[in-house]
Amino acid sequence: MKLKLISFNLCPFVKKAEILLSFKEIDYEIEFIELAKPPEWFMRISPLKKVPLLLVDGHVIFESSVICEYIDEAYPEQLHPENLILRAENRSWIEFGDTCLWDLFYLTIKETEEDFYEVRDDLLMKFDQIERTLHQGPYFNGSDCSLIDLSFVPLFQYLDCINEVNPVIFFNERHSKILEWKNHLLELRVAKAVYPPDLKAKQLELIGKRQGYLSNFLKGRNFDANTEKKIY
Ligand SMILES: N[C@@H](CCC(=O)N[C@@H](CS)C(=O)NCC(=O)O)C(=O)O
Repeated sequence: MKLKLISFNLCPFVKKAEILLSFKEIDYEIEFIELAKPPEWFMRISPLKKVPLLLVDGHVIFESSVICEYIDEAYPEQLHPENLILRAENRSWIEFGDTCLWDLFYLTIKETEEDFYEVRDDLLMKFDQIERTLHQGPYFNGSDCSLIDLSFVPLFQYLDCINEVNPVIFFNERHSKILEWKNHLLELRVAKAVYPPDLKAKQLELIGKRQGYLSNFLKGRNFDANTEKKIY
């Protein structure tokens, strides 16, 4: 089977698929596109005009979670829990994690302090809910690494990146179980493999270019003001 991942280099949703492909040591091609100027062929084949896409022998799979489910089912060892209800719960929390990723994105584009803190507080309440679902680590389901763990790596990487800028968006004491889970995941070989050392600087540069409230804390860098706001 020939796999090709269509990517934008700073997209955390693409990273969900990349991490899984890398974890399962699956051969695949990757093609990067510029979301600010998407090529015509991409606009033709991408139903939602978004990355990631996974091309499988000419079939187009879209939506990062669906792509991950496909990869998990098609290539052993399967990473979702066997138990049906547990598996469904894991899927639910993966969806929930995606909404947190969107909150992180909104944090980077909100223009006023008030709007920024409204999203930040909403995100913290979502973290309260995740905190309550975590029991014994080091992984979400306990001792084994599951699809949900790999799906949360991009969220945690982006969280750490944004949290480096003031104001703080994560409180270690309030979310101590998430902290342990996050730190464990970000130390995984596969997490390090898909995040080149210069990626964080590029993410911060993009956040600076968005000219939101958060950009004020990144002043002093040489940013171009004309970046699209809707993309990662
Ligand atoms: N729900 C989608 C979200 C993907 C998404 O929003 N990708 C962004 C880049 S990170 C994108 O392609 N944006 C282009 C646009 O909105 O025009 C998924 O999980 O795959």
